[in-house]
Amino acid sequence: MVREIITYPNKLLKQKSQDVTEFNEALHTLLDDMYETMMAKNGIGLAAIQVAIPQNVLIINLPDKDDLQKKENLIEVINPKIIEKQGSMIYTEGCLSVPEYYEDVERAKWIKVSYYDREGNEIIRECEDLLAVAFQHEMDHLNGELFIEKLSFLKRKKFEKEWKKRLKAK
Ligand code: QAP
Ligand code: CO
Repeated sequence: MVREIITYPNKLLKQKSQDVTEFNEALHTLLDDMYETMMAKNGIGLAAIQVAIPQNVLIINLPDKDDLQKKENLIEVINPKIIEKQGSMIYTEGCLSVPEYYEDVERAKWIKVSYYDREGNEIIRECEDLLAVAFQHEMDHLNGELFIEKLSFLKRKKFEKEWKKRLKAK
């Protein structure tokens, strides 16, 4: 089932998510719904809080070399933790909760993360470049943070002005 994605400035997006304690059917349904929702909206990553569920759950599905998004490349991430990070890179980010706005954000270029899959198996993984950016962007959601909070003061002011105008027009 495709769920509704909440958008800025919905206050729920500021809420900190809680760890998953049971790897049960409700979790599997949430993950399946998140995948459907992300694909329906042309996303490459989605955190549970974006569908109003404050749990430490996120999914990432990057396109591969031929630019196709394959389900076999879907990464389901429960209760993630960054163990190590290195380097820095700038990437022009977007977010399904801040539609049609894109801006450069600086993040670590390489990270080592631990998390659980849907069955509760622990996974440790090293990520770089776009995958590292996606993990960091989605993990920020679990902490109640959006990428627009990483902008410079001036860029943030410009964003708020544009967003107000857009909300009025809708
Ligand atoms: C997070 O972002 C991300 O504004 C996922 O109109 C960001 O899927 C991962 C999207 C940067 C890696 C790098 C945004 C779709 C999708 C929009 C997304 C829009 C339609 C954003
Ligand atoms: Co986002």
